[in-house]
Amino acid sequence: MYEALPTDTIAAIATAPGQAALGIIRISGPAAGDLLQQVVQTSRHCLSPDTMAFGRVFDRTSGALVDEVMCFFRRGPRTATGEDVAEIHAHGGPLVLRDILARVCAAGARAALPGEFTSRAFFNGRMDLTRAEAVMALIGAKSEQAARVAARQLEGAIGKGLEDTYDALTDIRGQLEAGLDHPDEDLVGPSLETIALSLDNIRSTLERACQSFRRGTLLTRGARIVIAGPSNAGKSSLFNRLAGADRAIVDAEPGTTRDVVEAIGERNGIPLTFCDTAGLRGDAPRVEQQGIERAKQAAAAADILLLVMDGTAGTPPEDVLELARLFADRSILIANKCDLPAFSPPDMSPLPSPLCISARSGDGLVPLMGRIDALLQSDIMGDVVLTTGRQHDAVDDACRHTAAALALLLEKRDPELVALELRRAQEAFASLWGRHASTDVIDRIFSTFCLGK
Ligand SMILES: Nc1nc2c(ncn2[C@@H]2O[C@H](COP(=O)(O)OP(=O)(O)OP(=O)(O)O)[C@@H](O)[C@H]2O)c(=O)[nH]1
Ligand SMILES: [Mg+2]
Repeated sequence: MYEALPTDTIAAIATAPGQAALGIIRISGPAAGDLLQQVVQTSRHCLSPDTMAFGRVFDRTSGALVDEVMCFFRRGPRTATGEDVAEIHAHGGPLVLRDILARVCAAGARAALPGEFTSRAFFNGRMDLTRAEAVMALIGAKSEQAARVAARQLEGAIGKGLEDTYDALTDIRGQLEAGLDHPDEDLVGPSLETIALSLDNIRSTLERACQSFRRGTLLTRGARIVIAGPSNAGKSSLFNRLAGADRAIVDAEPGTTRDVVEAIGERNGIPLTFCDTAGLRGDAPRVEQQGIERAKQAAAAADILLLVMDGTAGTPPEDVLELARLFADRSILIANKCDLPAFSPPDMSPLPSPLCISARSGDGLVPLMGRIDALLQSDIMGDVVLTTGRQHDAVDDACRHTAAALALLLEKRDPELVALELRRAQEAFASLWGRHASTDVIDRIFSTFCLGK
């Protein structure tokens, strides 16, 4: 974005458009204090640090009062942007705010681009990229949970969680390169086993961080909970229960549901989409086969898969068992119809035994919601939660190169190759925080920000 650090002063309305009690104009850059004094007349010296001063904005030509305001000034670098920052707190009418902003610009400021305040904070070393992304996430948070995770990222949770891992990687690379630089000297370094063990630890930490991304996205875009299983197992009955409304047709005839039916819900602040699907069975007619195909696609895209089986029908069909094995980490196995005397939950070992419920009577639904909550919650409040695709890709890259380095090391390949992989891992890692990130990546991130941020 910048070839060199900016020298101009930017200004923008920092509050949301529309009528409000207050509206804030933010100014950042070397001329911030000067522009403030030009636009606002105060009785007290408005540049005294960290105090709010009362002032008035007048029209210079007519002398008419534009607004009564409070203003604030702080000299950099200990400010949000790292530069001198001024704020004018005016009344929150859109016309007044635009008028005052125009006066600040006429006095010499440039209208800020979207995200420009935050990008200046980044370039001035006031925050890394993950924190800049957290600012946006906090502003856009749709649930209390999402806001809490964003706030933790804002205080550098990703940094604190992964900085040690980055340092460990640096140490190992240093040890390997010392050996390469001085091959004739008898350097007493750690053994190959010790290095391999450390690399394996790093790899698994990075892998866990990557896994947290799936949960991280739950907070931002919500979770898809897909109900699948054999036909006539009671999927639509359970779906209607979870949706809290009679949405899908329930009938004793197998093959009732063909399309994917969706219903929107919410749980502990996490937006949920429940999906009912066609029952899986081998002898289905052509149209129903299409529904089964869609059901399998929906199951593959699920955040949580509820595999509902008929507890009176014996061992479930093979394609249901296959789904259970394939998506074991995000599936909940359910044996339905526990209200019937013929109920006998199928033995699914080595998979976990199914949860017994009755979609008809409502028995077992509370424990089921508990299991759903547990899947939604796990990792969310863990140490590291990656919430953007960019963060995930950076950590995933670092993880792959670490694994490659480990494999080369164990094969006793040329230490130079191992060191090269470690350097790539470090570079990927560094891009997580925006260290040496390319300008187009940084531009893309900040361009998604709102004006005045
Ligand atoms: N006794 C009892 N009957 C149930 C229960 N759940 C569903 N049923 C009955 O089982 C039959 C099938 O229910 P659905 O909910 O339509 O089953 P489904 O899995 O959606 O069926 P398809 O869409 O055809 O695959 C209906 O007659 C329901 O009334 C239950 O918990 N107990
Ligand atoms: Mg159905």
